[in-house]
Amino acid sequence: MLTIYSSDHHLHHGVELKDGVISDSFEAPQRAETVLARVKASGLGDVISPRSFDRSCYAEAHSRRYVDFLAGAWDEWSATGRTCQALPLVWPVRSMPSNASLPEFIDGKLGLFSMDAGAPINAGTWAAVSSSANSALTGAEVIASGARSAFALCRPPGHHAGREYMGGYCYLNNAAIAAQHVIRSGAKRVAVLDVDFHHGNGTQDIFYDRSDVLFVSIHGEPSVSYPYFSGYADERGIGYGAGFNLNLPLPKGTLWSTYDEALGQACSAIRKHAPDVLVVSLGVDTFEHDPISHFRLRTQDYSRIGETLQRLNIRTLFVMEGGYMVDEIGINAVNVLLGFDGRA
Ligand code: SS9
Ligand code: ZN
Repeated sequence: MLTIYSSDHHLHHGVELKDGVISDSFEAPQRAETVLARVKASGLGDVISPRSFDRSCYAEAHSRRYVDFLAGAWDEWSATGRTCQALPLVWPVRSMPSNASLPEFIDGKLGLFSMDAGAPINAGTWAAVSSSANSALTGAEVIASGARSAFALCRPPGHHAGREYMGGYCYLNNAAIAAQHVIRSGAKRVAVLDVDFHHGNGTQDIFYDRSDVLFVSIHGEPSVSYPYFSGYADERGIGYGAGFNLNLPLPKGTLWSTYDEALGQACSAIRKHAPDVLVVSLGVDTFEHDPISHFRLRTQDYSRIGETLQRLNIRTLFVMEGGYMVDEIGINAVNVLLGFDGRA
């Protein structure tokens, strides 16, 4: 299978506020490097660069004012004389009277357009983020032109980014942008399956009222796992989208047997939807040694995920999301792809 990758991701390396101190983010450039190295070593297939796309392609899944904010945020921030990374520190929570108004000053905009302080912005962030989305869009075109599968090796990840907010290392929702591009190219129905440890709150947000895009997510129970405020089983979609959102939360410590059952349920829902294309938000932070997550999947389990998805017999675009045990994410992510290709 073809891999789409841009080295522009190196332009973004964020900081992270963790346990009261600011340090290097877990979401580091080395993540994409180890996955790329493994793609090459395994002989998965050719690696190509993404082509460029107009900003309006991102605004298919996000609001235009949010995309414009992301593109200009660093300039607005640095114009205030600050050279450190930009982080939001105030948010428009539920009962604030003007919680939807657009502030003029950058510090206010950062709060309006974010869900947490987990998506820092520096000078290279937009270049990295837009190239990451371009990889997903190029992958969507590869699939739309008839390929059985493709792998968009995106970094930064995207699944926490909603229609109008960033957070959790995510800025543009690469998987949602790709899914929407497939619909624009003429597909009637698409399914997005999110296997990252964390609930894909952003993708859910973007497609929550839509019946053409089914969203299915298997993730850590939100009562004890990030992002805490989304991902419960009773979130089923709204309006036309009612019944087209399926959350399968699982307890901390989940092993393969329980995971496999949930994956079976996810596959049944996807079969019933009968999509023209499947987009997989491929996070491998479900790994037993992941430093920030709480499932206990082992290296060999990832091939099984790939084999199971292959049996759906649907053209499939894999989009890289999380996974923070840097030494192992290459092996685990590529195991899914090799399993899919029947080469595990
Ligand atoms: C909890 C911080 C959670 C966000 C994790 C985002 C994962 C993206 N101390 N950090 S896949
Ligand atoms: Zn994650």
